[in-house]
Amino acid sequence: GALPRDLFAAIESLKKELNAVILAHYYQEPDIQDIADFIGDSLQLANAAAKTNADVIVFAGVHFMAETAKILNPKKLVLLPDLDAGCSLADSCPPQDFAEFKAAHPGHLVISYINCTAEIKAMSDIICTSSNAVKIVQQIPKEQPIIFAPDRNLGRYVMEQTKRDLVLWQGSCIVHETFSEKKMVQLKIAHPQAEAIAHPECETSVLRHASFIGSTAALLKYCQESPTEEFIVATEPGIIHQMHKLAPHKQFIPAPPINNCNCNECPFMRLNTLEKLYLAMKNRTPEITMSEEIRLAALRPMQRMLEMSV
Ligand code: CIZ
Ligand code: SF4
Repeated sequence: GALPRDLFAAIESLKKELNAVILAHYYQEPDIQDIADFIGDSLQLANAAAKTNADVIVFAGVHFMAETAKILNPKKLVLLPDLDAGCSLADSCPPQDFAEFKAAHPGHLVISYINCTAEIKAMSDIICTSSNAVKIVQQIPKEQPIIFAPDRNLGRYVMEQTKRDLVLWQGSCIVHETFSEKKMVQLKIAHPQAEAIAHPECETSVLRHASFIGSTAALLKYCQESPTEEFIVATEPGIIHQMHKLAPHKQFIPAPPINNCNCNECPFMRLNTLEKLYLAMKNRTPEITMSEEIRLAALRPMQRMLEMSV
C-alpha cells in the first residue's frame, strides 16, 4: 500500500501502539537518528537494549547488532528494517573457518570484538568493544595465549597498546579500509588547525596521522571536550550528524576515501531507511531469531565482558 505522507508521525504512532523503542547506531542516516529514542555505538545500544521495558526493539543498525539485542532480550520482538543490513567485518569470519582456526591454536583464549555474528560470539571466551578491548586484554595473565577476532586492524592496535602478541584473525571492515592516507595528509596540510581523529578499525597508515584514536562514543566525547575547532574524522561519516548537534560551532570534515565516491559510508548501515523502518514496525517483520543454544553460548562471553568492564 501507499506510504503515509508524514512518516515521522506514523512511526511515532506505531511506537505507542507496539510499546516499541527505536535504537539507532551513529552510522544511520540523519532522519533515522532523529526519530530514534536512543542513539549510540554498538555497546551503548546493547546496554540500552538490556535495560529497556519496551516489548519491541526496533534496531536501526546492522544484523550483528540486532542479534546482540536479541541475545540480551530473548522474549522481546527485535525488528531490523532490512535483513540484508549485514557487515563486511562480521562476514569476514565464517563460523566453520573460525572453528578450524581455533582448533589449530589449542589452549588459546578467544577474545572477539562485538562486531561478529552470534555464532562467532558463541565460540568466544570474552567479547570486547573498541572502547574496552585494551583494558580486557590487559586483565589476561601474560602467559595466556590469545586469539583476537575478527578485526585485524583493531587487533594490531590492541597489540601496540598492550605490547602483547595476539593471534589475529585476518578480518576487516570495507568502510574503515577505504580511507586514503595520501588524501588524509593533503587534507591536514590544507587545514593546519584541524585535528585528525580515527576509529581503530582504520589501517595503521591512517591511524598514524590521527592525534586521537577511539570508539565512536569516544570520538564524539573528544570533539566536544577538545578545545580544537576543526576535526578531520576517519570513521563512517553518519556520526558527524551527532558531532554537529553536540558542538554546533565546530567544523567536521569527513576523511576522504581512496576514490571520489561516498564509499566511506557503510553500505550495509545505509540499507535501512525511514520507509523500511516504518514498514518493519507496521508489519512486525523482519524479525531477528536464533536458536536458544546459540543464544546462551553467545551470552556467556558477553556477560564476561560486562563483568570485566566494571
Ligand atoms: O564500525 C562499526 O560498525 C562500529 C565502529 C561500530 C560500533 O558501534 O562500535
Ligand atoms: Fe560492519 Fe564496517 Fe559497516 Fe561497521 S562500518 S557495520 S564494521 S561494514
